[in-house]
Amino acid sequence: MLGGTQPHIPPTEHATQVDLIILGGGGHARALIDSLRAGGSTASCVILDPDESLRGKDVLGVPVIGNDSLLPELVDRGARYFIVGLGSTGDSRPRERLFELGLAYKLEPLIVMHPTAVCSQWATVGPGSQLLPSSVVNAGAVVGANVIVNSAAVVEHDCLVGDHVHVSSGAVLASTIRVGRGAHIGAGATVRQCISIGEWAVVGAGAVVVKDVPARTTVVGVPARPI
Ligand code: JB2
Repeated sequence: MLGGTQPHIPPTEHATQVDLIILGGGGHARALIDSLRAGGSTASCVILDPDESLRGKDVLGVPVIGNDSLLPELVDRGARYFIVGLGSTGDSRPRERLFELGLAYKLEPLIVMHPTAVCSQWATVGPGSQLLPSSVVNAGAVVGANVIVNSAAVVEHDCLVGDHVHVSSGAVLASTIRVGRGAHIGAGATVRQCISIGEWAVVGAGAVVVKDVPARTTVVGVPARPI
Protein backbone atom coordinates (compact mmCIF):
# COMPACT_ATOMS: atom_id res chain seq x y z
CA MET A 1 0.00 0.00 0.00
CA LEU A 2 1.09 3.49 -0.72
CA GLY A 3 1.40 5.94 2.18
CA GLY A 4 -2.29 6.00 3.35
CA THR A 5 -4.02 9.35 3.09
CA GLN A 6 -0.75 11.24 2.56
CA PRO A 7 1.16 9.31 -0.10
CA HIS A 8 4.83 10.27 -0.12
CA ILE A 9 5.11 9.71 -3.86
CA PRO A 10 2.95 12.12 -5.87
CA PRO A 11 0.71 9.80 -7.92
CA THR A 12 0.57 12.11 -10.93
CA GLU A 13 4.33 12.15 -11.41
CA HIS A 14 5.32 8.66 -10.32
CA ALA A 15 2.30 6.48 -10.90
CA THR A 16 4.12 4.18 -13.29
CA GLN A 17 5.80 0.97 -12.20
CA VAL A 18 9.27 1.49 -10.73
CA ASP A 19 11.73 -1.29 -11.55
CA LEU A 20 14.96 0.05 -10.11
CA ILE A 21 15.82 2.25 -7.12
CA ILE A 22 19.09 4.17 -7.21
CA LEU A 23 20.37 5.13 -3.76
CA GLY A 24 22.18 8.46 -4.11
CA GLY A 25 21.84 11.05 -6.84
CA GLY A 26 25.29 12.63 -7.25
CA GLY A 27 28.10 12.27 -9.74
CA HIS A 28 28.48 8.51 -9.40
CA ALA A 29 24.77 7.96 -9.95
CA ARG A 30 25.07 9.98 -13.15
CA ALA A 31 27.83 7.66 -14.39
CA LEU A 32 25.74 4.61 -13.50
CA ILE A 33 22.63 5.86 -15.28
CA ASP A 34 24.76 6.58 -18.32
CA SER A 35 26.10 3.01 -18.22
CA LEU A 36 22.62 1.56 -17.85
CA ARG A 37 21.19 3.53 -20.75
CA ALA A 38 24.27 2.92 -22.92
CA GLY A 39 23.67 -0.79 -22.35
CA GLY A 40 20.11 -0.44 -23.65
CA SER A 41 18.31 -0.62 -20.31
CA THR A 42 14.83 0.82 -20.42
CA ALA A 43 14.17 0.09 -16.74
CA SER A 44 11.94 2.57 -15.00
CA CYS A 45 14.19 4.15 -12.35
CA VAL A 46 13.87 6.55 -9.45
CA ILE A 47 16.55 8.08 -7.24
CA LEU A 48 16.38 8.37 -3.45
CA ASP A 49 18.63 10.99 -1.89
CA PRO A 50 18.49 12.78 1.48
CA ASP A 51 19.61 16.06 -0.09
CA GLU A 52 16.46 18.21 -0.04
CA SER A 53 17.85 20.49 -2.74
CA LEU A 54 17.66 17.63 -5.26
CA ARG A 55 13.97 16.95 -4.63
CA GLY A 56 11.92 17.30 -7.81
CA LYS A 57 15.03 17.43 -9.97
CA ASP A 58 16.34 14.67 -12.17
CA VAL A 59 19.67 13.08 -13.01
CA LEU A 60 19.88 12.27 -16.72
CA GLY A 61 16.11 12.05 -16.78
CA VAL A 62 15.75 9.93 -13.61
CA PRO A 63 13.66 11.76 -10.98
CA VAL A 64 14.84 12.32 -7.41
CA ILE A 65 11.65 11.60 -5.52
CA GLY A 66 12.66 11.71 -1.86
CA ASN A 67 14.86 10.03 0.72
CA ASP A 68 15.38 6.44 1.83
CA SER A 69 12.18 6.50 3.90
CA LEU A 70 10.33 5.89 0.60
CA LEU A 71 11.85 2.42 0.26
CA PRO A 72 8.94 0.51 1.83
CA GLU A 73 6.41 2.26 -0.40
CA LEU A 74 8.43 1.59 -3.53
CA VAL A 75 8.80 -2.07 -2.58
CA ASP A 76 5.05 -2.29 -1.99
CA ARG A 77 4.58 -0.88 -5.48
CA GLY A 78 6.65 -3.68 -6.95
CA ALA A 79 10.20 -2.28 -7.22
CA ARG A 80 12.54 -5.29 -7.44
CA TYR A 81 16.06 -3.97 -7.98
CA PHE A 82 18.45 -1.43 -6.48
CA ILE A 83 21.88 -0.05 -7.07
CA VAL A 84 24.12 1.88 -4.71
CA GLY A 85 24.51 5.21 -6.49
CA LEU A 86 26.90 6.60 -3.93
CA GLY A 87 30.53 6.51 -5.06
CA SER A 88 32.42 7.94 -2.10
CA THR A 89 36.15 8.28 -2.31
CA GLY A 90 38.28 6.87 0.48
CA ASP A 91 35.53 5.48 2.71
CA SER A 92 33.55 2.49 1.53
CA ARG A 93 31.42 2.22 4.68
CA PRO A 94 28.55 4.44 3.45
CA ARG A 95 28.35 2.20 0.36
CA GLU A 96 28.32 -0.90 2.53
CA ARG A 97 25.52 0.62 4.64
CA LEU A 98 23.39 1.45 1.59
CA PHE A 99 23.97 -2.00 0.10
CA GLU A 100 22.74 -3.61 3.32
CA LEU A 101 19.77 -1.25 3.36
CA GLY A 102 18.69 -2.40 -0.11
CA LEU A 103 19.08 -6.05 0.88
CA ALA A 104 17.08 -5.46 4.06
CA TYR A 105 14.14 -4.49 1.83
CA LYS A 106 14.62 -7.74 -0.12
CA LEU A 107 15.59 -5.79 -3.24
CA GLU A 108 17.92 -7.47 -5.69
CA PRO A 109 21.24 -5.68 -6.27
CA LEU A 110 21.69 -5.09 -10.00
CA ILE A 111 25.06 -5.52 -11.71
CA VAL A 112 25.81 -2.46 -13.86
CA MET A 113 28.17 -2.97 -16.79
CA HIS A 114 28.90 -0.32 -19.38
CA PRO A 115 28.98 -1.86 -22.88
CA THR A 116 32.64 -0.88 -23.25
CA ALA A 117 33.64 -2.69 -20.06
CA VAL A 118 35.46 -5.97 -20.73
CA CYS A 119 34.65 -8.78 -18.36
CA SER A 120 36.13 -12.22 -19.03
CA GLN A 121 33.74 -15.12 -19.21
CA TRP A 122 36.09 -16.78 -16.70
CA ALA A 123 35.74 -13.97 -14.18
CA THR A 124 33.10 -13.78 -11.46
CA VAL A 125 31.35 -10.53 -10.60
CA GLY A 126 29.25 -10.34 -7.45
CA PRO A 127 25.78 -8.85 -6.97
CA GLY A 128 25.49 -5.09 -7.23
CA SER A 129 28.95 -4.60 -8.66
CA GLN A 130 29.58 -1.87 -11.19
CA LEU A 131 31.93 -2.00 -14.19
CA LEU A 132 32.20 1.47 -15.67
CA PRO A 133 33.37 2.48 -19.18
CA SER A 134 36.53 0.79 -20.48
CA SER A 135 37.18 -1.11 -17.28
CA VAL A 136 38.65 -4.60 -17.50
CA VAL A 137 38.09 -7.66 -15.31
CA ASN A 138 40.27 -10.44 -16.63
CA ALA A 139 40.14 -14.23 -16.53
CA GLY A 140 40.07 -15.89 -13.14
CA ALA A 141 39.36 -12.67 -11.27
CA VAL A 142 36.75 -12.90 -8.53
CA VAL A 143 35.03 -9.58 -7.80
CA GLY A 144 32.81 -9.52 -4.72
CA ALA A 145 29.51 -7.76 -4.08
CA ASN A 146 28.93 -4.01 -4.40
CA VAL A 147 32.38 -3.39 -5.90
CA ILE A 148 33.10 -0.41 -8.16
CA VAL A 149 35.56 -1.01 -10.98
CA ASN A 150 35.56 2.57 -12.14
CA SER A 151 36.28 3.97 -15.61
CA ALA A 152 39.41 2.49 -17.24
CA ALA A 153 40.38 0.58 -14.08
CA VAL A 154 41.96 -2.84 -14.59
CA VAL A 155 41.45 -5.89 -12.41
CA GLU A 156 43.89 -8.34 -13.93
CA HIS A 157 43.67 -12.10 -14.00
CA ASP A 158 43.27 -14.06 -10.78
CA CYS A 159 42.76 -11.04 -8.52
CA LEU A 160 40.38 -11.52 -5.58
CA VAL A 161 38.50 -8.33 -4.80
CA GLY A 162 36.41 -8.21 -1.62
CA ASP A 163 32.92 -6.80 -1.12
CA HIS A 164 32.43 -3.00 -1.25
CA VAL A 165 35.91 -2.31 -2.68
CA HIS A 166 36.28 0.72 -4.92
CA VAL A 167 38.93 0.43 -7.64
CA SER A 168 38.99 4.06 -8.76
CA SER A 169 39.32 5.35 -12.30
CA GLY A 170 42.51 4.30 -14.05
CA ALA A 171 43.82 2.16 -11.18
CA VAL A 172 45.55 -1.09 -12.10
CA LEU A 173 45.58 -4.27 -10.03
CA ALA A 174 48.34 -6.11 -11.88
CA SER A 175 47.45 -9.77 -11.24
CA THR A 176 46.93 -12.34 -8.50
CA ILE A 177 46.28 -9.54 -6.01
CA ARG A 178 44.03 -9.93 -2.99
CA VAL A 179 42.06 -6.83 -1.99
CA GLY A 180 40.24 -7.06 1.35
CA ARG A 181 36.66 -6.05 1.97
CA GLY A 182 35.96 -2.31 1.81
CA ALA A 183 39.42 -1.26 0.65
CA HIS A 184 39.78 1.81 -1.55
CA ILE A 185 42.26 1.93 -4.42
CA GLY A 186 42.76 5.55 -5.44
CA ALA A 187 42.61 6.93 -8.97
CA GLY A 188 45.55 5.94 -11.12
CA ALA A 189 47.19 3.80 -8.43
CA THR A 190 49.12 0.69 -9.48
CA VAL A 191 49.41 -2.44 -7.38
CA ARG A 192 52.16 -4.90 -8.28
CA GLN A 193 51.49 -8.59 -8.82
CA CYS A 194 50.81 -10.91 -5.87
CA ILE A 195 50.31 -8.09 -3.34
CA SER A 196 47.75 -8.29 -0.54
CA ILE A 197 45.76 -5.17 0.40
CA GLY A 198 44.04 -5.51 3.79
CA GLU A 199 40.41 -4.87 4.65
CA TRP A 200 39.36 -1.19 4.66
CA ALA A 201 42.86 -0.09 3.63
CA VAL A 202 43.23 3.02 1.47
CA VAL A 203 45.72 3.34 -1.37
CA GLY A 204 46.20 6.99 -2.30
CA ALA A 205 45.73 8.29 -5.83
CA GLY A 206 48.74 7.63 -8.03
CA ALA A 207 50.49 5.39 -5.49
CA VAL A 208 52.60 2.45 -6.61
CA VAL A 209 52.18 -0.41 -4.17
CA VAL A 210 55.05 -2.92 -4.06
CA LYS A 211 54.54 -4.30 -0.52
CA ASP A 212 51.54 -5.77 1.25
CA VAL A 213 49.28 -3.20 2.91
CA PRO A 214 47.89 -4.12 6.36
CA ALA A 215 44.19 -3.76 7.11
CA ARG A 216 42.91 -0.24 7.89
CA THR A 217 46.16 1.37 6.76
CA THR A 218 46.54 4.26 4.33
CA VAL A 219 49.49 4.23 1.96
CA VAL A 220 50.55 6.95 -0.45
CA GLY A 221 53.38 7.74 -2.82
CA VAL A 222 55.87 5.96 -5.05
CA PRO A 223 56.72 3.49 -3.72
CA ALA A 224 53.69 3.56 -1.44
CA ARG A 225 54.35 3.99 2.29
CA PRO A 226 51.97 4.15 5.26
CA ILE A 227 50.97 7.52 6.65
O1 JB2 B 1 22.27 7.50 3.09
C1 JB2 B 1 22.15 7.94 1.95
C2 JB2 B 1 23.03 8.90 1.38
N1 JB2 B 1 24.12 9.56 1.87
C3 JB2 B 1 24.52 10.41 0.91
N2 JB2 B 1 21.14 7.50 1.14
C4 JB2 B 1 20.95 7.95 -0.13
N3 JB2 B 1 19.92 7.49 -0.83
N4 JB2 B 1 21.78 8.87 -0.68
C5 JB2 B 1 22.79 9.35 0.06
N5 JB2 B 1 23.72 10.29 -0.19
C6 JB2 B 1 23.78 11.08 -1.42
O2 JB2 B 1 24.75 10.59 -2.33
C7 JB2 B 1 24.21 12.53 -1.18
O3 JB2 B 1 23.15 13.32 -0.67
C8 JB2 B 1 24.68 12.96 -2.57
O4 JB2 B 1 23.64 13.55 -3.33
C9 JB2 B 1 25.13 11.65 -3.21
C10 JB2 B 1 26.63 11.62 -3.39
O5 JB2 B 1 26.93 12.48 -4.44
P1 JB2 B 1 28.37 13.14 -4.69
O6 JB2 B 1 28.34 13.74 -6.05
O7 JB2 B 1 28.75 13.96 -3.53
O8 JB2 B 1 29.38 11.91 -4.65
P2 JB2 B 1 29.35 10.55 -5.43
O9 JB2 B 1 29.52 9.54 -4.38
O10 JB2 B 1 28.20 10.43 -6.34
O11 JB2 B 1 30.65 10.63 -6.34
C11 JB2 B 1 31.95 10.62 -5.75
O12 JB2 B 1 32.56 9.37 -5.96
C12 JB2 B 1 32.71 9.03 -7.33
C13 JB2 B 1 33.33 7.65 -7.40
C14 JB2 B 1 32.71 11.75 -6.42
O13 JB2 B 1 33.93 11.92 -5.75
C15 JB2 B 1 32.93 11.44 -7.88
O14 JB2 B 1 33.77 12.42 -8.45
C16 JB2 B 1 33.57 10.07 -8.04
N6 JB2 B 1 33.70 9.75 -9.44
